[in-house]
Amino acid sequence: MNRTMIVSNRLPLKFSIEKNKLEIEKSVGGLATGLESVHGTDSIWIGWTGLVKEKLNDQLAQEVSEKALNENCVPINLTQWQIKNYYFGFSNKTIWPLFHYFMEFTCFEEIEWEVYVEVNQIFCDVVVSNYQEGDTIWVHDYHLLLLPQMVRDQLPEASIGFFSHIPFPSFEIFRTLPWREEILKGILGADLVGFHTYEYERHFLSAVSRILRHPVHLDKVHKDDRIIKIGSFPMGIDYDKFEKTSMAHQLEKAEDVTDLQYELDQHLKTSPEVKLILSIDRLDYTKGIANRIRAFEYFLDKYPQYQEKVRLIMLAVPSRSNVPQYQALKKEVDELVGRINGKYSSVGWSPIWYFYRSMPFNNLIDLYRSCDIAFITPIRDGMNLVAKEYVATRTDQTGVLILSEMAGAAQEMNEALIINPNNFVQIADALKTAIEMPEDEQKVRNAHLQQRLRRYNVKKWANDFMHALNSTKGNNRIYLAKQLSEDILEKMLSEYKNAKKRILFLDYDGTLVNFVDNPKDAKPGTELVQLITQLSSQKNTDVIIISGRDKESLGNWWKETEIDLIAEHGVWKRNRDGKWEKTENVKKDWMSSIFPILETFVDRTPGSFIEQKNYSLAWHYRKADPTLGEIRANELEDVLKNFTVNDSISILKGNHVLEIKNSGIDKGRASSKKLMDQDYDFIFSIGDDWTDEYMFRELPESSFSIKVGYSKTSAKYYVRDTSEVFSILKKFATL
Ligand code: ADQ
Repeated sequence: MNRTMIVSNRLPLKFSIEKNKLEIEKSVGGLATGLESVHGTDSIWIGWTGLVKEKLNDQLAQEVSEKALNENCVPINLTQWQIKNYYFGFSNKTIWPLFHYFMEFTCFEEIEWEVYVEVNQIFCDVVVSNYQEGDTIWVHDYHLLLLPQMVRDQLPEASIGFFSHIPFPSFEIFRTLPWREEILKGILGADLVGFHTYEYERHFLSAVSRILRHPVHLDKVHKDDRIIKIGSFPMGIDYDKFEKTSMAHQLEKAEDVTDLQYELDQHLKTSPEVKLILSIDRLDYTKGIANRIRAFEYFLDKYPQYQEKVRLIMLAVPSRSNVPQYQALKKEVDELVGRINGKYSSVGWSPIWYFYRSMPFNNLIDLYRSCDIAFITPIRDGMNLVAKEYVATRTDQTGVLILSEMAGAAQEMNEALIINPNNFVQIADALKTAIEMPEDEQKVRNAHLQQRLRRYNVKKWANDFMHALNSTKGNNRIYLAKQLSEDILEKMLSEYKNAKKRILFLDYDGTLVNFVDNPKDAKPGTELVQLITQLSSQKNTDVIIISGRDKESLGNWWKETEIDLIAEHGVWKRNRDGKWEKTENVKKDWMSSIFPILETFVDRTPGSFIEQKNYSLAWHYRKADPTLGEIRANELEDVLKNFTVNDSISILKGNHVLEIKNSGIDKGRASSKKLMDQDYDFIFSIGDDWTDEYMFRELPESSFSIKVGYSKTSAKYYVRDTSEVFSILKKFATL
């Protein structure tokens, strides 16, 4: 049976040990509820228990496993050291601040990184040992960024999704991370990568393209032979649960209400004119709590008529209190609340009620229901579910939401009063607008918001993600020629051995040697020269290096080797005797008018340069910014089209290069001409580039054509890289 395997830092269960007795309770968090629809009897959830390994004896550990299994969960127990470095360290002192643009709080500690890798590997081992063929694996959040690729390495065919609950920062921020390549590669092990908003998706794609230099096509990344889909899936809430609980509270008899609701009702009775403003968050610097208090102070100063007419109820839930910045924030908030209450309080009124604790779900609903305004002003927030929960509980459709534009939720909640959390003037005015907003307007705004939240709830979010992940199955491989399998290789070697006359067409850059930044540095190594010499000294074997390169470079590098060379796509030919011969009647008068155009593109595209050959010009942009490079290449192609209409020149778009050359001259024509010299019964061609496609198409059906790398091709087979090319040629050489 196909199951779903959910993997997150924490299990949706709360474990505690009281007097050597294990207590277990189900979590009611958004993620746990959202995944209820995918976490059924035929699925498992893998995560940390929240317990420290040192506190577990064998019997307790066994009990943890059994109790977790009853809930379809597989527990991971971590040591104190691992939690310190992986959770409080790398996850919460590196990734969390960096991804929320808090550079000043970001630590780069080698040891924390090492333990992060170690713990991701522990998760991987548990995933792999529980995996059954056909399972779908869904990995969550920033604690497990390396896990998708770790699992992919061991289970290449598994269907893996990854969802990030936090923002993905812009490239300029992300690039500061010393382990940026590893992190991107880790995430790209997934078939589908999801974010809350398109902005985060865009930043991720930009980092992939700039740092890993993988081709990005709209929302897809091409990595080797795989296609990875990137998408945005804004997480919703369990709307029904909030709406129903809120309605139930409304119908409660006075004697049944919670103590908190009783206090709130008393307050509303005695001071009906006082508007209640609510803020709820984990105590986290990203949530903008200190700034919010200062903005509230600014409001009370700017609009003193509202003193004694408003009250800010602040609920801050303790969080990550082991991390120094959180301790400092706690102190700062305590001081701010104290100072402002001291400054404005009167006998019957204090401006802020501050709670620093977690509250049961029912109290949360009481607060949402009783407060006129929700005041949610994070500096950065992946989504922010509190804003959505507030709106869902407003069953009479009154209430005003003030929301920071820096929360992912702001993208979908246009009807809220959207503010910049650093703009105190704007915040003060938004508070005034909220206080004075007529009820009719509140209802119109909330009606729209509720309609959307009801529809795009957390179950829809989870189902949409799973649906998108399922539809990547079968579509996540690049359209390819066949991989050169062992069988085909055997067949090829046997035909090679038995042939009377063989010919090998070998492209140079990207096939015999890897790409280098400067084309002039691509000289062949001794091993390669020896191999080619060995091949060409075999009886009845013609080895031809066929390249777009100029004849000088090729001629110099292969001066001592008795092989044929074809340079500049076929304009020049050098036979074994070492003499160059011009085989095409080509013009070069067009070059003087094209060269200055290319120069303007070099000026405007840092990192690009011109390579001048005898009969062609190449504009290389391998080292340019990838996005700018592509834009400029398209622009240049357009500009040059004006010239190609009347002139007999054409443009070849290669691997990060545009080459302008005489029309009708290409490797296809050059290789076909060569075949006329003799009767070959073994024809082999290999290349990595667009320009080699001419050759693959022109050579006879019986030939072996091989593409190096994963992109669309007319070749029959493909191999991964230059090292595979080398190993095939070596096999030929020993026959
Ligand atoms: P958080 O940073 O934790 O989540 P948020 O989205 O607001 O932020 O979720 C908080 C949740 O905790 C809400 O469901 C809320 O009801 C609950 N909660 C708050 N105070 C509580 C209290 N006192 N007692 C009990 N429960 C309380 C991260 C990202 C967010 C992203 C979510 C989901 O930082 O940006 O929205 O994941 O992807």
